[in-house]
Formats: sequence, C-alpha cells, structure tokens
Amino acid sequence: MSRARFESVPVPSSEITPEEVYLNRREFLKAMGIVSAAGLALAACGGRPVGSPESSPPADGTPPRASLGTDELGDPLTSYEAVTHYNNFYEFTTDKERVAQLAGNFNPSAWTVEVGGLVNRPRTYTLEDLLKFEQEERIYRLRCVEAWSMVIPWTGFELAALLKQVEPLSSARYVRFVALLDPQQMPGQSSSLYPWPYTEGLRLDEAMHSLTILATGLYGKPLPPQNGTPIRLVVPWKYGFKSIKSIVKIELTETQPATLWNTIAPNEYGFYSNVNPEVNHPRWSQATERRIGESGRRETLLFNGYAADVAALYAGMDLRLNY
Ligand SMILES: Nc1nc2c(c(=O)[nH]1)N[C@H]1C(S)=C(S)[C@@H](COP(=O)(O)O)O[C@H]1N2
Ligand SMILES: [Mo]
Repeated sequence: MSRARFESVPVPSSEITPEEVYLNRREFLKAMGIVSAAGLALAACGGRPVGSPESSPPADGTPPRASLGTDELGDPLTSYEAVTHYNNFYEFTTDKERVAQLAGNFNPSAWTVEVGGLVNRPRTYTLEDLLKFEQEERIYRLRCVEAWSMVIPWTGFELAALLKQVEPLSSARYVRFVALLDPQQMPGQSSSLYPWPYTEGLRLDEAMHSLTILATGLYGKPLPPQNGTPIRLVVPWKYGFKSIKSIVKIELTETQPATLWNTIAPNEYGFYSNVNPEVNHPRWSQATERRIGESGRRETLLFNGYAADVAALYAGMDLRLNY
C-alpha cells in the first residue's frame, strides 16, 4: 500500500528559466550556448520582440500557475501574493512584510553552488548545471516554527540526485548548507545578532529522502528573491527555518554541523526540528497553527503530515530529546 504524499508533476525544463530573468537576453542566449527555437520562444514569452538583443531583461510577467489547486490532503494552495509577501529571510530584514521590497533588487547573477567535503567527486555547479536536473512540481505544506503555515507549489529536484552525482564517501553522515554572505546586497547582515552566513544541516539519510528537494521556482515561475533565489532547500516535514534559502555551498561532513539557529538558541531550535505538535517551543505551543489565508487555527500534524513517509527515519529515537 503506497499513497503519494505529494503531487509530483514533471515540468518541461523550457519552462524553468531563472536565468532569463537575471541575464539580459543576449547573455541568456549565450548561456544557452545556442540561439535555439526554445530560447527564442522564451524570450518572446517575456514580452520582448524577438531579435532585439539589446533590450533590457524581460519582465517576468507570466501568471503564477500550478498543476493542482490543493495539496494531497485537499487543502488549497496559499495565494501567490501571500507566498511572496510574507517571508522570513533575515539576511534582508526580520520584518516579514518588508522582505519582498528589500530583496527586490537582489542580483543572483553568475550563481554557483560548491559541493564538496566527504565526497568522491567534488564539483562546483552553475545555475545552468542545476537546471539540468529534471525539474518537477511538488506541492508541500510549509510549517514555520512560529506556528503559521502555507501550502506552496514548488518546482525543483531531489537533493538526492545531486548528492548521488558527487558520490558521498562512506564516512559522510551529515550535510551542511551555507547561504550567501553578501552584506552589500543583504542589509540584514549588518546585524551582529546573527552569526552570518545562515547555515543549516541535515543527517545524510534525511538529505537523501525523496521528499527533500532543492527548489528553483514556485507557482511555475523562477524563485522570487524573497523566497531564496536562485536555489533553496525544502524539507517539508521540518520547521521552515531548516529550508535554507540562497544556497552557495553544500558540504558533506562526518560530524553534526553547527547551524545558525541551533548556535543562537539550542534549547529553542534543535538540530532535528521535526514538526511535532507534542513538543512545544519553550515559549509557545506547537499544537496548532494559523494557515495563512484562513481564519482560526488548525491542528498541527506530526511531521507536518508526512509521517507515513518519514517516521522510519527516526525509529527508536526519542523525539522529545532529539527535538
Ligand atoms: N537563508 C535563509 N533561509 C531561510 C530563512 C532565512 O532567514 N535565511 N528563514 C527560514 C524560515 S524561518 C522560514 S519559515 C522559511 C520561509 O520561506 P518562505 O519565505 O519562502 O515562505 O525560510 C527559511 N529559510
Ligand atoms: Mo520559520
């Protein structure tokens, strides 16, 4: 008996082109290596007359879209407006409603992700390389540790696909993720309250789990800056802060890596941080949550509703001690 815990829909790679947004059209076509029919069609979709390579980057005027209107539990998607205007991204600001504005001009051009540590084949991936992994849509619940939640249609690919490519050594037991450090572009990084850059970590088996993805888009569009352009982690059964945005480095390690939140407040933000209605945050209950766009509260589900898929990862572990 196996039942899909997520909606998984392959997306033609021609529809996922963050570089089209970042680069001007000439650079975009150069990055593609060819002036292909697909490239021209994309440029045309952006509202630019085909054949005017001097024009500015196409405005991303495509409407948000998703393959389905609900998650697998039947709950509706959170609106595109809310997903992109109610954000936690402390590199910009701690004010959720100002992240979109402050991140608006963020320029992730020439992005690379360095993958190394305890692997056979360390490699630095360009964004173009990362978009070559087969992209699919995943509709996931996102449950913030602050007790609010959303349902978001991501596009991306399984982290496992990338990790298999670099061939983890048998000594590798954890994966460490590092976000961009760029105080020039990220005003929140002038705050010395946080040990920048933002870092996160997973156990290797959690990282290899098929629910764990690297997202490159949402609602059928490239990731907006405020959601972690150009690439971020999504681990749907853990509190939202584990889903680190704007990743520049992935490192396989033998020992449990330090993470930003666990370093600041280990008693409040455990390394595991699996969604668990029975383990309260020291300062508030985790039993219920506010679904953005709804009134009232709903009950929080163990492992955010993904228990059938992930509970086995924690067999024999005390979820209170390993919070
Ligand atoms: N680099 C980075 N990643 C981050 C954060 C952050 O401040 N910086 N906030 C986290 C938190 S607390 C949450 S709830 C989610 C929010 O993701 P969203 O804004 O795309 O909904 O991003 C997580 N990833
Ligand atoms: Mo969060």
